Amino acid sequence: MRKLSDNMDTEALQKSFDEKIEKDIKIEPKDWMPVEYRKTLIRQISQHAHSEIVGMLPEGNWITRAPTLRRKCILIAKVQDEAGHGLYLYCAAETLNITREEMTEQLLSGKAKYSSIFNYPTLSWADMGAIGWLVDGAAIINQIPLCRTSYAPYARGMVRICKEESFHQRQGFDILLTLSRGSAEQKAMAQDAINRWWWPSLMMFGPPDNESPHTIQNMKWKIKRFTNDELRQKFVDMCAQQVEVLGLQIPDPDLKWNEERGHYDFGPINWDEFWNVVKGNGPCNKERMAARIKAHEDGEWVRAAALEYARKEAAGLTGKQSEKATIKK
Ligand code: BYC
Repeated sequence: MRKLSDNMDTEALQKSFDEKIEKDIKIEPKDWMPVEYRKTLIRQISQHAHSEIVGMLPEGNWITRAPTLRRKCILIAKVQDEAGHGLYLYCAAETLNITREEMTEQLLSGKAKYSSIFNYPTLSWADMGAIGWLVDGAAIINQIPLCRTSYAPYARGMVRICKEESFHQRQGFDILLTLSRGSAEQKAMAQDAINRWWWPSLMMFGPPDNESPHTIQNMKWKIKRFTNDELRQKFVDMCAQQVEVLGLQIPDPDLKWNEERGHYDFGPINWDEFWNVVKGNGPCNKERMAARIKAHEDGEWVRAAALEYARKEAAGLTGKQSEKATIKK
């Protein structure tokens, strides 16, 4: 009897959830949601958070070697922004009933994925330009629709993240523009960076739609608003025009405007390379994980000190309490 009424409750809850999705009403943390919806959101949001945190490494590599003080300040601010994005996203994922510790453990044990793009090396200063223009550009195209994703805390977090990403993209474009107007050597350096980052940036959007296991369901749940291939095409169309301002080239002989489709055609993507990187065999996977594990271990004393401070504060042993009492008097 009890089981029957439980089933009926679930049916009613599912119906109400489906209606909210249909009417574009956002799902809040305390609302009922299907187990699989919760699971896929935890996977996507935590993967997104890990990508922001691991994404600090390739750029952090150039902070000490930025060519001017101004460029150094901008790069430091950008890398700090990525840390902030990671934190908003971890908080959004925590509302789905997973702890920060569990997510960290999943990243460090290799169970959780992070974006393939951050497993490529940053070989020259021009790579800071290419990352800003292409990687942050791809991130914006992917993330603007996420401001309308169906899960409210993720959507709210994405609004601020997208504003900051727009600045990141502009600064990357500015680096490339400066180099492209510089000496022949600087221009060649900018072109070389675009050559290396172009194809991996296209892979950021995920596998082609016909090989993407999550797209159909995630579109139904309105977690995703566009498919991987639709967003990839938007990105190609945007870059094909912007590269002309730079006076540089996209390394794809098949890139061509297609009047009939109203889009640029582009050449085949090396999906074997993509899966190889996702599976842990990219040029920098091991280096990136080693850096995250070391940072986590080195941070042990900070976590221990923060916990001890919180314990003392709760017990009224930190002086903060007496400070408050003095102010009151
Ligand atoms: N790399 O069915 P699919 C940034 C996985 S941070 C690695 O299409 P979905 C920035 C996928 O997780 C940028 N793995 O999945 C930071 C799935 O895994 P499972 C990060 C990938 O979720 C610092 C499997 O492949 N952005 O911009 O429908 C500095 C099948 O894929 C990738 C986000 O995370 C990849 N590229 O769609 C500068 C955005 N692609 O099931 C910049 C949020 C796919 O085997 N995420 N996989 O575990 C999304 O929008 C979607 O999750 C994706 C994939 C479009 C990425």
